[in-house]
Amino acid sequence: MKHFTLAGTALSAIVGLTMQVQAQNWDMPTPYSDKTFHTVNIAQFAKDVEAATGGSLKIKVHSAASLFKHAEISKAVRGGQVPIGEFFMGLLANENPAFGTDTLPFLATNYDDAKKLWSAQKPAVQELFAKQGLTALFSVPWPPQGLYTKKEIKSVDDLKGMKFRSYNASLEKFAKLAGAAPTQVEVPDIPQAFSTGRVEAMITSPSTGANSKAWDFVTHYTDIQAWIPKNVVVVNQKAFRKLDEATQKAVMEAAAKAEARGWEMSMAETATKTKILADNGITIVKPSDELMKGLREIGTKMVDDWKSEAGAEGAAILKAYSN
Ligand code: PCA
Repeated sequence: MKHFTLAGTALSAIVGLTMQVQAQNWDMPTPYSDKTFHTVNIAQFAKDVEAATGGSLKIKVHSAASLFKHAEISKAVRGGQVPIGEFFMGLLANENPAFGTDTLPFLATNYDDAKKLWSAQKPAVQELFAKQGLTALFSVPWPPQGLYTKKEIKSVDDLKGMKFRSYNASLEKFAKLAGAAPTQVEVPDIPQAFSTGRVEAMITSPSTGANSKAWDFVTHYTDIQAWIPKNVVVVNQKAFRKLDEATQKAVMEAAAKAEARGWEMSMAETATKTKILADNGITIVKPSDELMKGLREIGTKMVDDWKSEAGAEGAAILKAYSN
């Protein structure tokens, strides 16, 4: 009996050793700061993976674009420079319209619809990622996007000529169609872009507004709830296949948990961060019918244009969404 136990101990020591030898460290670039709820969620994901694999896979999160610039992250995972990374999915809208479905104005403006849209969009997105040797592990939405300005906006006309901060091709088009002048600005550069006068208005979530201390440079937040865009976490398939089966399973399970948790966090953010905007003196405005009518007209045109660009693939997404 003693003999047997000793043998067992020796065996587990050897297993432990092999696991140590095989222990992997993954670097994970992400674009947003540590205090952003997406980053908080990803830090938890990394912890969950480490715990579930007994430390055989450790993911080190490099937040705030410290390892790669936001626009470089998808390419870095594609090229295998890093095995995993996070980015704003709509950044890839200029590669394929399917990636930008969730940045179309007024297509999905509440979380139930956003969830439906993600289910409808996911097969197309996974197919596109697969062609690049990637798999989407999970995707988490930002709160509904609202309008930040230095004065009250009563109609689309009031936006004419405004220097407008943009974050992807769809938002750029939206701003142009509203008669504004868009410029691409990454989140960490928002305060400076306002203080130097490069931009004077923006559309983003209450999260990004509050994290950027928008009260330092705007006075009004109009709750237009224009769309619910998402970040996505992708893994390089080759790197993933190098993991043993149990570790792959642990990653997939932690990813599913992160997606569910992230959606909950996003919903909670909407109210708490809107309150922070108000508490710091920003006037929260319910949009006028006239403004919404004008913005919706722009949205309709954008969805129509998108339909012709996205062809059969786009039609399949919209069909799945409306079912
Ligand atoms: N924040 C990010 C993307 C959408 C959002 O709410 C940004 O403003 O760039």
